[in-house]
Amino acid sequence: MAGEFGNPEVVEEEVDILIIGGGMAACGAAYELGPWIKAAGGDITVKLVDKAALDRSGAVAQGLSAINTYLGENDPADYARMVSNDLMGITRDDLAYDLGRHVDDSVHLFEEWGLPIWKQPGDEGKPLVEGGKPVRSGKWQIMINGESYKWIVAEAAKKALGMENIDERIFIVKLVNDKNDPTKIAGAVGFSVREDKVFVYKAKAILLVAGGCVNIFRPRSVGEGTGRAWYPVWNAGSTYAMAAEAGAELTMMENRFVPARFKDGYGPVGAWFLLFKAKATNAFGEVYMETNKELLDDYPPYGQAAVPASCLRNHLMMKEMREGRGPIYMDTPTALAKLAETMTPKEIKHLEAEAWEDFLDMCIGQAGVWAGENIEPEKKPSELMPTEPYLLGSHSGCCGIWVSGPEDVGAPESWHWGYRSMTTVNGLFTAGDGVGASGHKFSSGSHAEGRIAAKAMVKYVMDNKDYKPELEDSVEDLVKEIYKPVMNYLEHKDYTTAIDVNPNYITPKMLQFRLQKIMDEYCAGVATMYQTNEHMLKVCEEKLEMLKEDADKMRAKDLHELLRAWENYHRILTAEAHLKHIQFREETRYPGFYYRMDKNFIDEENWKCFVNSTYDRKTKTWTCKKVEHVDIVDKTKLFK
Ligand code: SFD
Ligand code: AMP
Repeated sequence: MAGEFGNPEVVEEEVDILIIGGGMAACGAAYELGPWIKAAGGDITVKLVDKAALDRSGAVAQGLSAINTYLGENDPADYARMVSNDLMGITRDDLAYDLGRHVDDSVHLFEEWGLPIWKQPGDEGKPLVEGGKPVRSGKWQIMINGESYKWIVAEAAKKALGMENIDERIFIVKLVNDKNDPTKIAGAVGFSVREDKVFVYKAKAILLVAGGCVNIFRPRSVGEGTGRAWYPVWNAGSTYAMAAEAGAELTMMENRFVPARFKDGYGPVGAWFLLFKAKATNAFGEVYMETNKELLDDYPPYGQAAVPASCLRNHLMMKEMREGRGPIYMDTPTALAKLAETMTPKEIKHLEAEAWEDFLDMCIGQAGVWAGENIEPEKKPSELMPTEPYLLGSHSGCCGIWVSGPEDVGAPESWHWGYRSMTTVNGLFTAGDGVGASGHKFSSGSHAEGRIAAKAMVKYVMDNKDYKPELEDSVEDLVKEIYKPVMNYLEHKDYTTAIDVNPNYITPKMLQFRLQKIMDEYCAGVATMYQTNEHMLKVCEEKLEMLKEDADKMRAKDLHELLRAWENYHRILTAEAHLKHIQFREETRYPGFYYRMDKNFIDEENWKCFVNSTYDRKTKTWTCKKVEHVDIVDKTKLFK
């Protein structure tokens, strides 16, 4: 009977616009669509599908203590300059500039919806739009009381779209191209993680905003710490993998982000460095950003910027670790003592509370580490550690999908093709972590990008009113494909008495361990202190091929494992893209994020370019190419 494990009920639905994901970008789109649909005559249907529940899904689930992109008095061109500098010169100024000029509006909405934003003394209670001055931790960042940040943003999205147009707890497995025109998107398929149901959506336009990719590298926390990671573990590379399979061009997939974080709890460092003015030291109290300063001269021009790029800051830290002068510490006592010099005891108590709140708002686990290890930050410094690598396009990284940019900022013609935020597949749009070659959008910027994409999608749908999407694959074949791990299990489960030991299938958990081990040991993970070379990458490639063979035999003993199995498929394809790009780029563009030891230098002459790739799902092969980079915003201002 349909609806039983192994025999799912099939639900088919057709809408004009499908949003895949329920995070910041999706919520931005959900909010923005309404007015544009109304302006277009009101006859456009929308569905939003999230693998989790909107209130707490995505990277902002735990809340945040800062909004990292709020321009305020700053110039969008300066913002584009900062983004470029932090990502070693290879970003799309058109995308960054466009975001810079739009992002503040999203922050104003957050405040209107109830998000408490810290204000400077005298301006308490005065909204930003009325000139209230925020407490800035850095030039671009503002402090918030943000434990319920996602809840607030989700509420507005739900109200705007209506719960009847939102399907929660449905994991989208793949996109489907159009039967008559494979350059067009026609739909997407997924399954419920709670009931035996497969969902088949047809749509004219799709916004693919399923976040970045976590857990392709062996994390530092294993065993009892398994599942602890910095970025959200439920960002499983779905955005990159599904876009690639649909034929969309990816960009800068060699890029990764290795955040320096408070050790074991992954607590954020931004507020400590920028707001509390703390310094990081080696075990001997030496400030490595000063003692290792000369290393920056190896990487002109970026090393000479007033604020060295995130990867270069890591690079200076890693020298200390490699040469045995670890652990690395955040010197919290000195920073707090310095700030306290001019404070009353009451103000000092408030300051200490803020230090705890920075973690409690966005990374409770780190507060747990402090409590569990008897760390009083005003008395004892805390260890810092570079984490395992993460793939993302919205934080301090820039991997993602190649999208059409704005037309009015002087970008090359080839950087825009009609609809803002559309990928190279017609009708497929993305935002947030999905957009490559930009970065530093963070929560507010991802929301703003979702809104930008929403407007363009309405235009696309109106321009393609007569388009009737037809799926390239039959519904029967799609259902079979989605439930394959379940069938692997049902067919072979009685062969052995121990459910996890079976020569005919592999559990998703075991497969994930294998993927992480391969990437960690050969593709510049923590095991080799982020180092690799051409030969190690070749081994990685071979091992991934074998892993893919075994991935076909993944089992799903229940719906939860089916979710895990499909997350793994997405992770493997994303990992493969990362590997192919690192192989292709014959230089070390991001020292401190990864080192190709056989090409351990930046080669501005040959590699100051984007690397874009496409995946052919029929032949299962990748093709990488160089794409010319152009500066639209003058970068000389960055250097002293
Ligand atoms: O401290 C599927 N971020 C920070 N941003 C800030 O503005 N300030 C900060 O303080 C930030 N910091 C920070 C941040 C994130 C995290 C995890 C920590 C600290 C610990 C970054 C932002 O959060 C981030 O840039 C945005 O959230 C990105 O937005 P978006 O929309 O691209 O991704 P998402 O929010 O993760 O949402 C993804 C959604 O997709 C769903 N999903 N749905 C259906 N089918 C599938 N196959 C799916 N796969 C995923 C998810 O459920 C989710 O809804 S700090 O470090 O600097
Ligand atoms: P993080 O907590 O590391 O994610 O950082 C939050 C914000 O602060 C991001 O915009 C970072 O780029 C920025 N940031 C963190 N550390 C530094 C630093 N040492 N110098 C300049 N900017 C930083």
